[in-house]
Amino acid sequence: DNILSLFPDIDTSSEPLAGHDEEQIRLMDEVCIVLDENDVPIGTASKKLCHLMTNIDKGLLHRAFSVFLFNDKNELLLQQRATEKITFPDMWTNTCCSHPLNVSTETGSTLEDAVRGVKNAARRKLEHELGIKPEQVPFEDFRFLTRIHYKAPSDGKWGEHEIDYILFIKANVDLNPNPNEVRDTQYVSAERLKAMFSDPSLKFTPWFKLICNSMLFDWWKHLDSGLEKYLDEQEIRRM
Ligand code: DMA
Ligand code: MN
Repeated sequence: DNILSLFPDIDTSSEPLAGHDEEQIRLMDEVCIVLDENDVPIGTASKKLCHLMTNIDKGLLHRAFSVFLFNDKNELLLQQRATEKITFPDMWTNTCCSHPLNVSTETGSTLEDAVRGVKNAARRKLEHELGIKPEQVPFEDFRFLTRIHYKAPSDGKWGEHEIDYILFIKANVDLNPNPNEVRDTQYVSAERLKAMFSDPSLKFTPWFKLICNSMLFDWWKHLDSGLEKYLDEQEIRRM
């Protein structure tokens, strides 16, 4: 974690991981890209440090991506996060979310390079979480829409503070979900998703709700024609 020089009083104790799933604890060692408010990379820090609310409250911000995958009927693939997840367990959310890591294929300072990086990371995580073979989600088929800067607490100790790259892809895929990551999956129409929001037994992630309550249904309507005007937005949306 080279971030200690920028954030000297950061919380680096391992205590908050106690009692969590071993594989999910191991994944907390992944190295995320730390950003300033304009999405300029300023360092790196572990996934664990990036998701502790004590550090987020000091301004620690990292890069992320959210994939929305649609089938040929224009239904959106949702996932329910596994109970083992340390942040936002058991919640329903968009197809796949994660972080580009500090490796050459996933980093980038210009917007163009950063978009390339998150598309590479998306193909890696679609396979890890949902068992989708990278051949079924070709790099060129991903479309970058915009970036969303948001902050959301999970359970008090843990939370998110990200600049989140929104990626769409239309692909018919074979699923083989990883039970340590994904509890359930479901394809939904826009109407079905809206109906799910009024079922009090279903919980949704905060970033998915933010995207649903702002742009998602507009984007979705234009999936097959007119999406161009929404692509490659330069401005970061602050939510
Ligand atoms: C983090 O997702 C990314 C966003 C946009 C919230 P996550 O908690 O599912 O990350 P990971 O799958 O790497 O645990
Ligand atoms: Mn995150």
